[in-house]
Amino acid sequence: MVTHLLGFPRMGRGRELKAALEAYWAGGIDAAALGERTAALRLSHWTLAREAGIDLVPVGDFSLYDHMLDMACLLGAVPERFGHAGGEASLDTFFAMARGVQDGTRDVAAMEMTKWFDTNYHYIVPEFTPGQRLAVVGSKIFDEARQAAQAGFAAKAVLPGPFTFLMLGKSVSPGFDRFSLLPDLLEAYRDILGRLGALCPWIELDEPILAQDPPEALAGPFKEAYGDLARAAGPAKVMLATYFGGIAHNLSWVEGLPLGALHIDCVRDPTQIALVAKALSPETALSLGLVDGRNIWRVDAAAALARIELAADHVGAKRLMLAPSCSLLHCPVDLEAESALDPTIRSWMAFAVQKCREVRLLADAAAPGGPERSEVAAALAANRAAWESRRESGVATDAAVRHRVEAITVDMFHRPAPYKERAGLQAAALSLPPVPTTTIGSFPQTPEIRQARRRAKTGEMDAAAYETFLKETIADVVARQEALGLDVLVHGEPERNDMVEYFGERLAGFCFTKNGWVQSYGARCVKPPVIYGDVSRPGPMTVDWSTYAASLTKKPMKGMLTGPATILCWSFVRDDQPRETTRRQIALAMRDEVADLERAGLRVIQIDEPALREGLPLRRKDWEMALALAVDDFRLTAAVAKPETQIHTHMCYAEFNDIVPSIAAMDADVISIEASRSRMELLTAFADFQYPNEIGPGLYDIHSPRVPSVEEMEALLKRAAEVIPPERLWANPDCGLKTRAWPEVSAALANMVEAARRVRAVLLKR
Ligand code: THG
Ligand code: ZN
Repeated sequence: MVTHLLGFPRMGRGRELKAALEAYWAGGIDAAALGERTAALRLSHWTLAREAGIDLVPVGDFSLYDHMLDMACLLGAVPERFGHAGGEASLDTFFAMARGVQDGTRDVAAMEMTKWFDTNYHYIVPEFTPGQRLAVVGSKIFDEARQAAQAGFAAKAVLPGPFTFLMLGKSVSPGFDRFSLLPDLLEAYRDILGRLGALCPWIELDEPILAQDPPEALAGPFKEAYGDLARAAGPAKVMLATYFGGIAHNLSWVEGLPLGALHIDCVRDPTQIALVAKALSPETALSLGLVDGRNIWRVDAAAALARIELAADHVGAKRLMLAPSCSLLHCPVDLEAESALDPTIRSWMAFAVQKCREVRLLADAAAPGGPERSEVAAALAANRAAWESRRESGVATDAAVRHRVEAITVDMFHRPAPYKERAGLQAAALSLPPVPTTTIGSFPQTPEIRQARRRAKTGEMDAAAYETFLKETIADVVARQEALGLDVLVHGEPERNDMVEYFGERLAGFCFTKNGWVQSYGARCVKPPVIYGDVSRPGPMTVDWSTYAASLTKKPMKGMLTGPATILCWSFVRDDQPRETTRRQIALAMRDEVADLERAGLRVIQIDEPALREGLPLRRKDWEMALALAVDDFRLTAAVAKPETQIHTHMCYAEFNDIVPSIAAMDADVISIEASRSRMELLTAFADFQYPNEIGPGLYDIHSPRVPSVEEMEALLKRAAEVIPPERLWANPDCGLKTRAWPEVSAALANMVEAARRVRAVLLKR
């Protein structure tokens, strides 16, 4: 059984890619040095995979920013505003598309960025326009395929498939049907496949949209296109890859296609194996994704081998291939680095390198005579022992938590008064101006803050000195906000690394890696906590910092919490109980924190749920139930607050248009929401639904160092005021400011406050 990967983590064991990118952006290294460093990184990843027993290594999964952006550049889909003259986009044009540009001469907004299916990874959204010419102009994937071949690797080139690429992109001109570009796009893909076919034995086209509900009308074009594509690859075989869900509901799309292989995600949907097997044409191999590419637990080898056997009954063992369920992009690199984890819990885990070995083990164990080989038998025994240890260990269970979940009552989901009544009480308590200004919560994580945190961790700085440092930082942040004239202040979160990590560290049932980085976007990474057991809150988590900050100002101070859906979504979650059960436990823990903050005198509390949307199932038919449960958990967290306490929430980086009713059902008093990259399009959805509570549309994109002008934000606010009643409008950036530096933050917020003042003046005159 041939083993392969759909992708490997790009950053490197020591986040070498991040270092190289940041050095390049800062002018510290040139393009040639960046090229050398990244070539070395690719080589090391292929080597790691091959040494772990992977037969076909992926090429093209590596990117300097994002694989969808790579695809856009390969096809010359560079939006006009970047002033690209045609031909291959330069490195700097590539980064301009990802990050925007602002220098003395140019001020160009970055392309939109949004979440990749239900992951915490962001891709750059391709932009499509009428008459756009799509043809092969890039060379990256061909160069990388040559690099792999020269280094002696059997490689599989990996690309987003044409239908997923179009589907996930957006039409920039209103009313334009981007699928009218399909004929040109397919011709370009055939060209790509022809060229790649001469360079590698396999080419993988990813069509994860098959796990969703793609438009029925595309099924015919899809079949026709893939028939042609398979032929265009010449001597190379074409693998169609699906993941993040089953495709049994779309079997007609793939039935009988002349493919080299079809890959399916058997972790998310093991029940599809027999159905998909029956739909394959006899020459097509079935690639089983049996090792979870989205989580850090060891594979259950016995269960996986039973699935291999089932698949072999249908198509014969010779026609099977094995891989992780999806790209390992969503996993940390190597468990070997994690010396500080509890050894028992660690023995239950596998990271990317270990997952490659698991794929190999399954292939070996499924081969004739495999289990009799002593090293295979020993590895299977170790796998079994780890699972027995996990099933029998008591560390995951907390009886008190389980009782508390069972004792939840209906009234715990309802605020004591409806929004209209609460709004009056809050207005009296907070006395804010019209269109109040605020920020999302975090302020710049300066090098000084990072260094102090590091030194506090290693013990170089003692606890008292660290506390003094944090208090001084908070005092500075509060003073700066007062000087800027913001209305609702925040403490700036200097004590937090990542919001989810911060809460995880203070909750029981979580553990932490030292180096378990996963790419979030570009050079930015997160280190997701691991939830291994029942969740509870041993004590207050944020009250001291928030009350200290509140004591420094007469203005309202917002307490800052993360909601249960987001904590769940951005953690590696235990797979031995339903995710909903884990989320409910988190909601109860966060509810206690809301109560404690209120008791300590905070009158505004924000509970961020940026991940509410991205955590939804891939298929719409499953949304209603999933949303209702997630919204319930937000309400369970918030509803403990008194009517006069103002509950805020914040969401970002996803399409929210289709879930506005659920956002309303959360019943937060105020929501701040990302809207600047999509140029306020989102607000129409809120207006159409007649969203009943207050909204702060994000007025500028914090992912770019660009400082928006007063006029620009004033225009956005005015547009917002046309669709949202001005008395329910807030002004804020579209996300937290931790990734930015003070000069641009101060400049942007000063402009934002001025924009709000101007709009306010107009409103008051009316
Ligand atoms: N936390 C987690 N996931 C997230 C976000 C988050 N997903 C969506 C969104 N926010 C992504 N945004 C960011 C913004 C900044 C960083 C990461 C994700 C970031 N990371 C640091 C870096 O890569 O240098 C490292 C973080 C650290 O020092 O702990 O700046 O907020 N979970
Ligand atoms: Zn945000």
